[in-house]
Amino acid sequence: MSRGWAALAGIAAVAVALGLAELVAGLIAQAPSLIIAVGDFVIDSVPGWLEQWAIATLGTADKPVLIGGILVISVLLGAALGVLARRWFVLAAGGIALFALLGVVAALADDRNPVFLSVLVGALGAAAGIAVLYTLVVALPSRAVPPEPAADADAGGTPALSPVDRRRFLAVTGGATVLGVLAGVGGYLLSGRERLNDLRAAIRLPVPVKQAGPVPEGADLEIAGLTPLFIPNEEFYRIDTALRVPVVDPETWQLEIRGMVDNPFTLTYADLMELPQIEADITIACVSNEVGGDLVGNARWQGVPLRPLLERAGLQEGATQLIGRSVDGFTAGFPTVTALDLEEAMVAVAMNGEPLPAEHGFPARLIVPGLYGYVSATKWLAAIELTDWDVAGYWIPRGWAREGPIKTQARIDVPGGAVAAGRRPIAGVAWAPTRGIERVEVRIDDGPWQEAELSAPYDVDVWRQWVLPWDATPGRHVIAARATDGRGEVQTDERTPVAPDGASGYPIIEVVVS
Ligand SMILES: Nc1nc2c(c(=O)[nH]1)N[C@H]1C(S)=C(S)[C@@H](COP(=O)(O)O)O[C@H]1N2
Ligand SMILES: [Mo]
Repeated sequence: MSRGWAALAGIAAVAVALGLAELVAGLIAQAPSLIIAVGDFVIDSVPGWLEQWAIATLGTADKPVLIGGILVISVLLGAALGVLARRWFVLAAGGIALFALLGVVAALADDRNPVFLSVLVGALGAAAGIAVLYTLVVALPSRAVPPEPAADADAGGTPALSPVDRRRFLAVTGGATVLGVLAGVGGYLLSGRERLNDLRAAIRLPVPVKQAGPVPEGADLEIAGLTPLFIPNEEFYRIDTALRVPVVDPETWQLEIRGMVDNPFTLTYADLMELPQIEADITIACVSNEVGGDLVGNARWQGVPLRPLLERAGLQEGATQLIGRSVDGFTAGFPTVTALDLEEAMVAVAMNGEPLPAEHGFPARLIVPGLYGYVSATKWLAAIELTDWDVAGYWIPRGWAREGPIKTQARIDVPGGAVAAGRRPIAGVAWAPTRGIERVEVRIDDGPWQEAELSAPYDVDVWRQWVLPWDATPGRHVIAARATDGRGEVQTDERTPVAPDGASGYPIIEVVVS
């Protein structure tokens, strides 16, 4: 058998191994996906700068790229093992077993994965892969009588394929690969998401004791291309380290309030739904948002305010930091006084009127006005831990600032690029949660700063839209904007990168007018 055929056989074997493993992982709720486990292992092992570089250059494509990389390496490995199998089948089989073992080891590095199920997934995958490899490289060719005993130089330990066998070989290889891919995709789709959406749909949210709004007339300027006041859940930006969205069952989920408190306690989802809840419109932002970027969004949040929970727990002297712990191990911490000072800081259970989407932290997450998500907005919340500043949240040892107040920023949304000459709006949003936006100014080319019209004042925690009519003349134009917050502080023009505490500088766009 030629190298090419053998390589194809190896790829089919790996496809079946991975596909079956994914299918089993999808069918059994607690069984880990080995691909995801390896990916998680990579994310947890790479140095902070590399992780940052990946987020900066790839943005939200970082995860598909990582998974894609793992798959590409698996396919190459499969091809190599297929070639090896021609002469040394046992070695190649051992290679597949080792490959599966790697996945199992990665899965076991995360102590949430049960040992038995992790091993089971790996063993089934390996067995299926080895069986396919044996069938294709050993069993099928040996039924063929080699036409000439003097095989070509490239031939391995197995006979060459006759044209008939070649067809059969291709059919089996192709079929196995397709089945493997289908099983893998099916497993991924089955992985608990459906059930979770059923559970979410059945939830009745309590009526909040304090409602948000009313949103005044004119708070949304409704200009084509301008970001709306509220971002729908499906379009809301998403940033987290979770390769697969944690699927948390609200019936068994618990929230612990613990650490430096006199009365630690635990709340179930039902408890949380019985406590008085508030509603608040809050713009949240990611520290990794570049100037002009879209890792920022505004939503209506509903949940249990933090302050009464902390009062019930009884804060001890020195409990200066509040750490949110996620079911997936992520942590984020901010000053305890912030939770005491801000009435709207909450354990959120709903976003824009529906239970939190899985991607945004179902069943509960923290939302704190004015702080970047990496220090505050823990999704899939498992515990609220009161501590001091000796404890550091996930991103701090990876080179990010301990405290992360959201910087005052304006963004230009329209015009989006090339436009025709004439009168048209320059418009965008600006945000400085907890401080509010007082003014936005726009500079066209080397002209003076001109004050933009602002949307109707609504809430300091919510971004504000702005617009400046512009008589666009043909040619290339450079437009800059800057915001002033409610305390009179003008956004700085000093350009800084996103690390360690958020990008600063004016948003600048280039427009070509024809
Ligand atoms: N469990 C968990 N929560 C998390 C994160 C994470 O990686 N894991 N990322 C945080 C960051 S950096 C941001 S900006 C916000 C983003 O929230 P969103 O995805 O709902 O927009 O979630 C925060 N909460
Ligand atoms: Mo973030």
